[in-house]
Amino acid sequence: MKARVLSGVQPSGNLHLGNYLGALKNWAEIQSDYESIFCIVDLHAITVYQEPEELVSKIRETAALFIAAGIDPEQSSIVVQSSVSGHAELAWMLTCVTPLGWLNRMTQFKAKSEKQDTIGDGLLQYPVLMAADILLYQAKIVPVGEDQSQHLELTRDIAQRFNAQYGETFNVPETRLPTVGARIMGLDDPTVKMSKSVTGTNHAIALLDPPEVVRKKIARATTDSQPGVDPENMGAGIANLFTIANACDPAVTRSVVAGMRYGDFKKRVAEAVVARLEPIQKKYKEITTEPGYIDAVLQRGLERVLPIAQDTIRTTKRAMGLYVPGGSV
Ligand code: AQP
Repeated sequence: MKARVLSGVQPSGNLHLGNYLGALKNWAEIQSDYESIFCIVDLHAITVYQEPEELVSKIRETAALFIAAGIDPEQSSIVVQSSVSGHAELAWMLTCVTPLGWLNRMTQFKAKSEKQDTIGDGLLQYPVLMAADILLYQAKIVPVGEDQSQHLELTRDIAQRFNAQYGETFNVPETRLPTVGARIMGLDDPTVKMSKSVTGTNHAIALLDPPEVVRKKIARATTDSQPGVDPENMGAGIANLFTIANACDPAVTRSVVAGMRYGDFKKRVAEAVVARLEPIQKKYKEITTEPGYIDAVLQRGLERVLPIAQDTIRTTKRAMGLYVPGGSV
């Protein structure tokens, strides 16, 4: 039997190159080696306010981008988190075994809460919901970008604490980071990670950005005051572009010579990104013009994963001494 893989993306804005290089590309590469479940984590997205009409369309857009980026819905299950009630149910049960101090230490909570006028409780509970996403399917491997490493550690801690209190119930998952592209930084500010929620026209390259927009954004990307590329001593902006090029097409980085002018270097980076995005955008167009296709994929994904989720909920309830309708099933 294949080991199970679980990962997700929030439909909280336009998916960007960081989401692709840090997560989706990796998922597509490993999907055939595992039983893979990829979630559109809409319950995570609502930890900060989302326009309802926009959110529902972003959920479908995100599903389409998963497939366009290489996730094969015949092989992998693509699921909307909120359509499986077990995510929220298990999150509550895990909340009850998670010490508050563990959540207060989460760096993403600190960073995101600084941007809010009022901090919703959901933002604090976010990592417990993420633990529930993973443990609900007893996933063995969780491929994520580096920003999620701390949340994965917390998931492991929660699983171990639960197992110690209530007996062996959950598999303790492993984090899988990509070798290149685990942390793509903003083009406008290479000291912060590329994020959907950061506003600014030159911050992120969206997966659906047309080629001319990609070229313009890369041409404007922050560099430093050196006259040309020095592979031995790169500033943060150039190092970020180097990582992007390497993850999109390693041949580009091999062609970079010391002293190459920034303008020439950026043109090569831009072409590597444009070439990488072109087939994704083509596939996206194809599948989004087929009526009902995305909803059918999501329905199929749901039907495949629901029995796994229901089984974990029953096991967890039994472990905790909660009532399981239907007796000892
Ligand atoms: N900049 C990044 N570099 C590499 N990987 C990244 N990921 C996100 N940003 C980068 C990875 O993409 C997956 C999905 O992320 P998410 O949507 O669940 O949430 P996030 O990490 O909070 O991503 P964003 O884009 O920054 O979203 P917002 O702004 O809405 O919070 C994860 O595997 C993540 O590691």
